[in-house]
Amino acid sequence: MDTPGTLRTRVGKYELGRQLGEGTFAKVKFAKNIETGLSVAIKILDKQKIFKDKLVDQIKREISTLKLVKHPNVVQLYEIMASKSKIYFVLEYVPGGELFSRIATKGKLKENEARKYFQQLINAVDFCHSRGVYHRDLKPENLLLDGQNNLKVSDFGLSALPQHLRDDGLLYTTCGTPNYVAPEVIIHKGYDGAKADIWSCGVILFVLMAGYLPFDDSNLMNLYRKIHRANLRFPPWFSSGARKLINRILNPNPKLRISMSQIKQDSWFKKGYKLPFVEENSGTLEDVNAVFNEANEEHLISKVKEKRASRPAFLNAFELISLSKGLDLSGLFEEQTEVKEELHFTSKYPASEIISKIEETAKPLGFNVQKQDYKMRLQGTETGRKGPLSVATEVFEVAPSLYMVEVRKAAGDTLEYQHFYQNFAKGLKDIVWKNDIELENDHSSEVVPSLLSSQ
Ligand code: ISQ
Repeated sequence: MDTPGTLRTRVGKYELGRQLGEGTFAKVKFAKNIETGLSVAIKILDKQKIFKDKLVDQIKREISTLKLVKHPNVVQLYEIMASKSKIYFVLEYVPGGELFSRIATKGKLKENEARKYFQQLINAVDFCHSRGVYHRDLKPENLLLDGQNNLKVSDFGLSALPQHLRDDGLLYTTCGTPNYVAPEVIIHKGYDGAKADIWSCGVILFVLMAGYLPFDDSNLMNLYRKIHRANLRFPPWFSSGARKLINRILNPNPKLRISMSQIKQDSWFKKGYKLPFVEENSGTLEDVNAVFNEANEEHLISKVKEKRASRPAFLNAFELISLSKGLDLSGLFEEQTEVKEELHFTSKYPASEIISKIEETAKPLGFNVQKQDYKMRLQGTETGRKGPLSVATEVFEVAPSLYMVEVRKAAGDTLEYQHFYQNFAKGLKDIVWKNDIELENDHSSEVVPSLLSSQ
């Protein structure tokens, strides 16, 4: 959102926006190309870590490969930039969120839908393998959905990075359980990247169709044992074709495990299969060479508007309309199924009171509170399923004496965030004028006309 008076960071020709994911070492931010208006996702990594771990050659090779291709099921890498301390991967922006959120809200998928996503996953993985790039960390959190409900796999090409560098909150695993990891990877034996990825695809297919993991245990040693035994129990709704294929994929012996070409010949897999259209990308490798061969490109990063905010940012009519589901045309084309990670309410209380009330409400819920101008960060103190929950809030002025508060998950588990929001909203009820649901249902809202007249 355009917020006069607040810091707006530019990286080259990209203006950085809201955070899409956050972890200890990496962040993914939404950004806009100021020349073309194209939306992108920028993954920001600590340069030193990459160089220190002597991974440059492998990363450079894999990234160069991906830079030159364009596959409908692989999140595209547009360009790479660097500052003194950071590397910026400019990626295709995938608006539909994680496939995982879909399962979290809707539960298991029907066999045909699961097969469609599995076919697209295999298309992506097979394609990258054919170019010598292995993922090594496939899991539902790496699977994003575009606006047409097509699968896009993220993080190919970053596979040489150690785990802690690849995590960004959205694609969580740090200290997580290795549910998707092949048994030979767990025991740290030299392994075949292709066979390890195939195993992960099998676990993903099982989860899509079952709604739960094939191997799970709260005790890590027991979980390892289950993965090594690969003793599968299928739910009754799995067809015999699906069982046969999953059994061949989840073979703990990588040598006996099915290969990519055998998967593509499997009769269950082939049903309704559509060949992907793959384009060679006209991109160059100049940026990749510059980042990995040179040190200092600090001039790429510029901060615009250094002024501190003395009042909340003003939300214009178009921005407000874009927040209102009732006026959002995308609903005409797609069913809205994802769990919301960004929620809003309006208040007629002064901005300073809203901020104090947010602080008062968040603290007893176990959150530490940081404030900067009209933005706040509520940092959970408990470790959740995807690490501690982190919530960002910002107060916007909508009209004189009317404020809109954006509450956004910055890190952590989406369902835990929803649960937090329910308690949070209860604590704020005295200052809330309209919440998200009322705003969405209220097409004739007083908010929009008063805003339009103020343009
Ligand atoms: C693209 N779009 C949305 C989110 C993303 C997260 C990680 C990598 C790429 C992404």
